[in-house]
Amino acid sequence: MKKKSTSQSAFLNLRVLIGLFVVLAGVFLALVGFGAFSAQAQKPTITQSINPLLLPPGFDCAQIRALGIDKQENLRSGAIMIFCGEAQGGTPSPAVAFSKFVQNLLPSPLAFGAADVDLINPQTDAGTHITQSETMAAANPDNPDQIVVAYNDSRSFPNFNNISGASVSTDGGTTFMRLTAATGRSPFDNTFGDPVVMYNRASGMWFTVWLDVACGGFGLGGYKSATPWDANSWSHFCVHNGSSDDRESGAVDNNPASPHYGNMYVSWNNFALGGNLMVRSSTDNGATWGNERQLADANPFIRDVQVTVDLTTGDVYVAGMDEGGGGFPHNDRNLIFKSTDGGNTWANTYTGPAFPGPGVTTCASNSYFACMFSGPSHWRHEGWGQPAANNGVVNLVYAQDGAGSDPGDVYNIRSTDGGATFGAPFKLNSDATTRPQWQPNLSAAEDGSLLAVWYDARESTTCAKGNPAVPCYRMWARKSTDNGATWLADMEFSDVVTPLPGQQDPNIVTEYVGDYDYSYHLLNAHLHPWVDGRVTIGGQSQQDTFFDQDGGGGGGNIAFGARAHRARSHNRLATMVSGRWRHNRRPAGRRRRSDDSRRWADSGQPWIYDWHIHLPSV
Ligand SMILES: [Ca+2]
Ligand SMILES: [Ca+2]
Ligand SMILES: [Ca+2]
Repeated sequence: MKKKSTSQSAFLNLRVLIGLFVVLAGVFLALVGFGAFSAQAQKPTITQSINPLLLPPGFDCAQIRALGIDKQENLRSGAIMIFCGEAQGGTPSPAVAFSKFVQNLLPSPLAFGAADVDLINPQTDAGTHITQSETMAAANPDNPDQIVVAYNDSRSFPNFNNISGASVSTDGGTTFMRLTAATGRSPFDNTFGDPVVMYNRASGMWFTVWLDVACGGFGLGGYKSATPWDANSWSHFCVHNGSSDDRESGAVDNNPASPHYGNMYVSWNNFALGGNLMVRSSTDNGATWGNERQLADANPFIRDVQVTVDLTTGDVYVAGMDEGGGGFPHNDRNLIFKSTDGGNTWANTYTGPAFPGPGVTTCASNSYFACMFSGPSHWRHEGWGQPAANNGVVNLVYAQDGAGSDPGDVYNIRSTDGGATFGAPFKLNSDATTRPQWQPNLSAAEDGSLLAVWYDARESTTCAKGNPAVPCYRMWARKSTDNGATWLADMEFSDVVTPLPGQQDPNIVTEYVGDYDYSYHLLNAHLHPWVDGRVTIGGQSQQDTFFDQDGGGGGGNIAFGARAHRARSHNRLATMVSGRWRHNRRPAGRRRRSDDSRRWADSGQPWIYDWHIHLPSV
């Protein structure tokens, strides 16, 4: 672990302290919880009052590692690290040559999905509290017009303890509105992000879950509503009264044929217990929560990755990750925990082999995490993905280190025996570059299809944090129509290659760009949010949450695809969009023929096309 000298820490403490006083002048809320912290001062101890929800008087910065704060992902732990001089907060990136992003850089043929939708609508942000990232989607299968995406949103922080937000669509995902209550903030006061959103079909109620200071000091709670588009309709509830919870996930059983229809599940890491992996459930459609179970203790530390419910059987799966002590390089292991009785009992059904975690460097501001970019280090990521389950088949996507200098590739593993054993990892990205792919997510739809989506920098050669003139990554995707047995070719999902968004918020760890995206399904459609940097504020690329879907609503966009190949040649994929053929990758050394865009000019035989048609779901 990185050690800072006392003098260095004191200097940084003073510097950040002054900054916090300026920002937090007059904001002194009641001290709640945080009882684990006490002054045991050997090293500098904070005696001035800062926002007590962030850092109570007497907090001893020397206890950060003993309390596991360096391992936590939530934004309060990040703010504590910043305050104690153990992490750097966000800052506008150095001035860049171009202040305007060229919107039409490297446009996509819309291979998957339709037009991208910016969830930050209306866009009213300015200054530095402009971060929206880390997403989860939910939808109403009985009214497919209704989709909610929850995410972290720093617009009101730290003046108010509210770093949580959501956007709601009532037109099937064509447009979204960011929720703003009469307070001018999101409806989720006193919560610290880590988004979970669920639609409970049995009760017709929408639930968000966040790290919640009103549930034991720093527990799990949130807000629920039957009319989520009404920002003033959300009412508060608690899932777990805790003092040091982190990195929760949630899932709901929306299958009326399931023996556990309506059950809801929330998993998390409880750092008051050292980081134990825990789960609670509700058997009354979210009215009350209990049945607390421990899935893994803190040694080794198992990160809560995500929880999911089998769409057919109602079995519940929690994916965890052993991060091998963190840092870079480090090894990861995937773990699966399962309940077949609605959350009453659980078993660790699978612990996978160690593999090298993704990344390119240790994050400069917190040596526990690996970062996907260097110069400066940016985008902390340990390989976390998402499980999906349908009819006893379990798929899990994740990222691992690539060959040589390649910072990451994305993989799927598949189990056909309910998560007991998994087959060989399947690499989802087929590019031949050494560019990073990372932070994948996976949705399972009712027709047995899967859609994996991930961050992918194969179309760029370099990335520059916050610089709107340097295109960096696009969301790429890969679809399976047979529950993960086989996969179509990987293709573009988002519409442009976005710059690498910076982190301008001084209260958020500078390498933070969101830790996950939890995608979901709507009948046969796949709903996928992500963080994108194409929208500039103050001439900087910054973090906005975006949304697109495949196979569902919005109409149009029938993709007429063909696998084009020649004997002994690598397969290429072409798609027809709006009556025009587009190859997704131009074969090296070949030019587009002027008379027929379906074919690439070369001296050999013509390409052969095997037709397939993607129809929108009805
Ligand atoms: Ca790669
Ligand atoms: Ca798109
Ligand atoms: Ca933003």
